[in-house]
Amino acid sequence: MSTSISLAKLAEQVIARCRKLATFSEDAGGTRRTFLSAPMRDCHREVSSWMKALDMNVSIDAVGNLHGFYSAASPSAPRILIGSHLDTVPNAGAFDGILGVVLAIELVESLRGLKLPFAIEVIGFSEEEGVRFGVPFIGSRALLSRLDEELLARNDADGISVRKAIQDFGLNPNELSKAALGDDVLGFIEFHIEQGPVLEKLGRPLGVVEAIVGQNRLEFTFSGQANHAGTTPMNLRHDALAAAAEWIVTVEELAQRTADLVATVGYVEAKPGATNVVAGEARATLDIRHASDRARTESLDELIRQAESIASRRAVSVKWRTLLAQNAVAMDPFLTEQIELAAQKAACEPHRMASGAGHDAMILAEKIPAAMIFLRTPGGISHDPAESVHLDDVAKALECGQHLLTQLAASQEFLGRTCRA
Ligand code: HGY
Ligand code: MN
Ligand code: MN
Repeated sequence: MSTSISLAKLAEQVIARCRKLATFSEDAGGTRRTFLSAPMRDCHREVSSWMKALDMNVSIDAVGNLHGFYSAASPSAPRILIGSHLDTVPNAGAFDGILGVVLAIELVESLRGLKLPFAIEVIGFSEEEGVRFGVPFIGSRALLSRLDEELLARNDADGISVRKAIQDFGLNPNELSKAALGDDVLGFIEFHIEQGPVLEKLGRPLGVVEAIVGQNRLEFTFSGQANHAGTTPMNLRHDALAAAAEWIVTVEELAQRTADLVATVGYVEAKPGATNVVAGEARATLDIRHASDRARTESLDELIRQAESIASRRAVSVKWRTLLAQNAVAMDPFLTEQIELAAQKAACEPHRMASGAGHDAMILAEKIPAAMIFLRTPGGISHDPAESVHLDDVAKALECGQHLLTQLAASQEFLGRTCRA
């Protein structure tokens, strides 16, 4: 395996490759690469070339997940999955998701052709953020056969359905079942930036995730009466946007007074959306998260009650639809322990922590043991072009990954696991 000097070189390559992929974007002035968008094809081409250079067998499944297969010492050996997502939010940074795919490829490169008692399948999920269709984790859910007809029929802002987007990308939605996990998968490891301030505050390069908080994503629609902004007296208005605005303030107030709850209204749309028209309709999204499922669902119920009470007081109506209801997920204790040990061998005392961000690991954990390694996020900034990583931390993550592979390759407990996919 690689020496520390070449680990630094590999780390430089990881960062350079992440920044290269960030140039594949739907927007000229920033990084936006959504589910099965045209730049995702460029991304696949570039990542595939890196995989093929390592003699990995490259394939794309029916939902656009990119797979690179690095064979084991024996053809009948089980496999582990290592990866993350290749899609981004609008005006994204270069490392959210992508780092986990590129780092996995470099980890394979660092083996220098060494074959292990398990194969390594590097996976780049096609959709995790939920930007194009409002529903996240489409890529990883396909591995659990959780893409139902309702989801496939969802339309994007241009009226294109998930099913049509798959076809337009040149894939066959009737082959989605082939994307399902086989029964030879020992586990899933995801390297990811922390996307928050914790590791930087602690001065730790690496974290190990014990659990991923649960989250709900909903869309609320307030409907009132559009009217003339100049002639409609204030006491005769049924202003949908004013109702949504009052509710948005209650969302923030509830989250501020509820320990460890985060609640966000990230998107608002008013119709007809003209300066001189009282809004007849206002759509607002809600993203609410907590480590405790009970606290999260009780808080959500309270916000629904608040929306109904504000709407009735203002004589407007409100309806809502759920885009995601995901319980908190614990990571696999054995793999988490192994990561902690591997990080210590890389002279890093990893911080055990929960993840406030959702990740593909929380989907795969329903079927196979899953675990995550966090890298420190300078300034705690993510979902923004200022997102970054430290070169030394990437080298540490690679070194930790090497120790992890060595440990798992020597672990009868791990190799003897019956795969439950
Ligand atoms: O929003 C999230 O939790 C992550 O960035 N997908
Ligand atoms: Mn993200
Ligand atoms: Mn991510």
